[in-house]
Amino acid sequence: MYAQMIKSEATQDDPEKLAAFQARIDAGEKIEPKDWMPEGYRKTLIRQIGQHAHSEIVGQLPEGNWITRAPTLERKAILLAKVQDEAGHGLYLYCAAETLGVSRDEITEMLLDGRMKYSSIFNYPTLNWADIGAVGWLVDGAAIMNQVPLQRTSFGPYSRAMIRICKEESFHQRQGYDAIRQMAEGTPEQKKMAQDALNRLWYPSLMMFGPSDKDSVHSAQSMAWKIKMNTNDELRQKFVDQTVPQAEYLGLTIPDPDLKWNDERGHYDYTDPDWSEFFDVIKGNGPCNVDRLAARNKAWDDGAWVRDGLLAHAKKKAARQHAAE
Ligand code: FAQ
Repeated sequence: MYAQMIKSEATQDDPEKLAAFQARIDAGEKIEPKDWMPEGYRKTLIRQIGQHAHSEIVGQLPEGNWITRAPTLERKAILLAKVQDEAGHGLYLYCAAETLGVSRDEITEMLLDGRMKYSSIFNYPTLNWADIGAVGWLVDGAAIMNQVPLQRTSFGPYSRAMIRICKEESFHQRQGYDAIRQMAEGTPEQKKMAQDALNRLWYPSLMMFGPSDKDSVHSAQSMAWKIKMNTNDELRQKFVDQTVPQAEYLGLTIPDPDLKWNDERGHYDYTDPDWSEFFDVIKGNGPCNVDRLAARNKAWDDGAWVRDGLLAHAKKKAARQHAAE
């Protein structure tokens, strides 16, 4: 329905303007906030950037849960820095969305009342320390696979935010791989925990790339506008091809008995996730959806006095300045 809405809004626009806009995109020019843009382009960006920002913020919850229980001081410092980085990523992205004429408060409220989504992956729990390594390795690994091409996305503020975010995401993936490597090379019990984390997080990580191309509602238009640079299945395949040798190096087994290298295609053949589970999770029925939204709502409510105080201070300052002029 959203796609239809976008399409009809786009056709309502002046055809000459639309053609000139598309020509700029095709020529690889960046679109900046004050430039003319079709309403559908603006709305698609708000949806994608907003969803991405919310994912960074909600994504702090499963890892933040382990900061106090990290096994060493060094691991604690690393995890703390990583989780803080995710908050920063959320802020860069909210700022990019704001340049499109939507306030951070507005899109936050849309997350809190369920009108906007965040990544499906954060509706799965982190049960033990091995999961923290697996999140860095797989979840940040999948996030980078998606985000590196987005550095070339057509909207300037989004593209520039992604350049900064990708630098930090590489460190996130490396620290996760290092943590899971230590578990995989540890005692038999630790290796078992690493394997169990991979077993539970493999398919949810594949789901991060979105539904298969035949079910993706937005891909065609988003790729024409260079809001997305690749299809969901293209990125998923790249992720599988990159991750299988990493698992082999760790001596861990990807939980997919049909996974095998296909010489003809030059890629691994793999089993798709259970798409009914994916759609169920994004509808709000994953293992942690209720907890995640409750935590965000509580943080929003608890912070109301800070927002009110800052606003009152800003208003008072403006009134004083006005009186002095
Ligand atoms: N989860 O037509 P498509 C991170 C929805 S960052 C939930 O294919 P699209 C860093 C989609 O919204 C992770 N919903 O959609 C980190 C649409 O529903 P709608 C976030 C999903 O937009 C690490 C419907 O399904 N990254 O993890 C998902 O063209 C560790 C149809 O799908 C980004 O957001 C999903 N996985 O493609 C932080 C990257 N997939 O909106 C902390 C930017 C699809 O019509 C700790 N986003 N849906 O109601 C994108 O590249 C795209 O938006 C996709 C989806 C690829 C996610």
